[in-house]
Amino acid sequence: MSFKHNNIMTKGLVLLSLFLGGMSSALAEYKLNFQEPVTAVGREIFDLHMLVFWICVAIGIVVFGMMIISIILHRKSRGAVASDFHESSTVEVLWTVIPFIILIAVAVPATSTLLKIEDTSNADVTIKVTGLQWKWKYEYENGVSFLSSLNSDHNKARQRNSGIDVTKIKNYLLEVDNELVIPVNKKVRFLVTSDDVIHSFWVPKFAMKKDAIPGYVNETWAMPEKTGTYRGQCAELCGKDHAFMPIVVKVVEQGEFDTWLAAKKVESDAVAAEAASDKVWSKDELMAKGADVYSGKGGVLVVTVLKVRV
Ligand SMILES: [Cu+2]
Repeated sequence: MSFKHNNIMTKGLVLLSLFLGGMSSALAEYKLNFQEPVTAVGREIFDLHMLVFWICVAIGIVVFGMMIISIILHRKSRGAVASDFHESSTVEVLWTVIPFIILIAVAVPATSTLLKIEDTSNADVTIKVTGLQWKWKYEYENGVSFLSSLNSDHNKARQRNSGIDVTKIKNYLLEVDNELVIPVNKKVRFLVTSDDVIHSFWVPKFAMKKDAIPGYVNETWAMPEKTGTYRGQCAELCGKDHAFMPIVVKVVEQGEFDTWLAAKKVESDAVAAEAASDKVWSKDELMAKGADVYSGKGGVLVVTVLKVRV
């Protein structure tokens, strides 16, 4: 081998090692799979996915293995002559029975999981979720109701020519002004609907996704087993700002949930009482309220008819 060749090979090896080195550090950050579920049903779905995946890998190895071996060992240049046979009962039975067994092996656990996904009975908490262009509305059983929109800083950053480096923003486009709060280890039923077009309520770590369809109320549920903040997005193309209506769910201990809900109720009642009163609003007060709504701070939603001083 000449010196020139050696030189090229060395350069190639250096480049390859740099590439692989870069890949391994990049791979440490990225995971090629679903997000790790935090619900029992989510784990079942994940396990089913892995089961089917490995079955596919095994089938792939057998089929492509046989193909490659046949191509190499039985090639024409080696003088191979194709066998000439018609009808083989053994082969026909095998290629019918084996896929049938595989299908049953997948269908049995899949059906059992599917039934669990659809079983919304005996819920501890029920929350109505309404999709709107382009935000979410959450309503609790005690009357607490609020809107959840994209965080205003993220909203500002996403604007064209904002000059903000979005790669430096944590959880970019996955942050809201008012999070949905639910208790840990409790079965939470979601009644999902829409006020305008079709949206989809999706929280990957709960393995939960349900279409929000105007005029229909769909049901789904989740029982997260770990406290924490979980993020999702609208999963149905619903108009120009479809990408800007994230979902953030805070899972907290029951005590913390009760305190939060009670505080939210007081806040909600105060706003409702203010709206129902005969108070006459000045322009400045209305401007201040409007600014809150515009910036996304108007958390508690009450449909109001305010009296305006002319
Ligand atoms: Cu949507």
